[in-house]
Amino acid sequence: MFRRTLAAAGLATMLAGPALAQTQLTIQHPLPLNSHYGAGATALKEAFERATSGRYRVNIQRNDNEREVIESVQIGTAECYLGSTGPVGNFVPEVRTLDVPFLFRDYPHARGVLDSEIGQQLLTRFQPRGLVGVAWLENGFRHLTNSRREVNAPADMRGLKVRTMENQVHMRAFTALGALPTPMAFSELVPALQQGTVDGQENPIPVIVANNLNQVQRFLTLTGHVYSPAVLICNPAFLARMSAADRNAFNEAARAAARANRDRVSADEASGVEELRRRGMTVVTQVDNAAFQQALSSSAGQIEQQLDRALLQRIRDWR
Ligand code: EAX
Repeated sequence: MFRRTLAAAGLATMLAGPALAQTQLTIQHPLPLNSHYGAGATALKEAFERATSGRYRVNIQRNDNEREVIESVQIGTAECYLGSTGPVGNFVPEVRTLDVPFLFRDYPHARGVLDSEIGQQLLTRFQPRGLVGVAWLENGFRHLTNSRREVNAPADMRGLKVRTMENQVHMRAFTALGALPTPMAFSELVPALQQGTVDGQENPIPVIVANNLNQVQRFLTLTGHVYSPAVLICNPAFLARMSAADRNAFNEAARAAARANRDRVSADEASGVEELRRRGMTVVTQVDNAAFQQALSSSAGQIEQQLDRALLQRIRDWR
């Protein structure tokens, strides 16, 4: 054990002098390393290991079941989660406010709100649930794909079996659009599409590209129906054991992660649609957003009455 620790510490230990025990930090996220999440996790690893001269080692692991990872972080078998807020509302209900369709106008709006006091306040809601919300990252605006037909208008969604995240706000919205929402973990998505258990799904361009969803889905419609935040969540006891200086370095590394992650989302947004066309997808780019919003309006009251309406208003008014 001692020898392995020494080898793992490598050059950093040699430079630092006597061998110190290395503290392992496992961060799990649900996509290949070559993705917007991988970019964020890698930036965090590099920044934190450098700042602590190798006293910490960050292990990046893939786990496509986001709920399971959050549970692991809660009990401490994994230190951190980097993933979407899809299932987070089941742990921290206040976060559901962010899941409302067409709440955010565009990327600057979403990023601005999450970087503001509003985002900071929401992060403080994790603590009572046995989790630390460290930083907001990004998944992206979600778009609809399916294997049946070109979806040009809400009417084309009628009867479509669509996998949603395990998120009650999203499920209500898809029901209102006339689709048949089927919630499941991301880990079950590709088999469900292959076996035809569902016809479609919705995810941001960076996810569709990184996870090759073009192999199981032919049609993409740029609905941008909801912004999907991502979040870095860590185990409270793990963070509490850190020295104040290391915790500062960790928070700094989390900010570096958010920057790298958003930069990669922007890059994927710039090239992803062309890439997916090249891979054979039929892409509907001209989408009548107002028609989708109109179709959702019947369910809006029902969705919002269970959420913090004042907060929703503050987010909508944000400039
Ligand atoms: O976080 O479950 C989902 O559709 C998520 O968007 C995906 O895993 C990336």
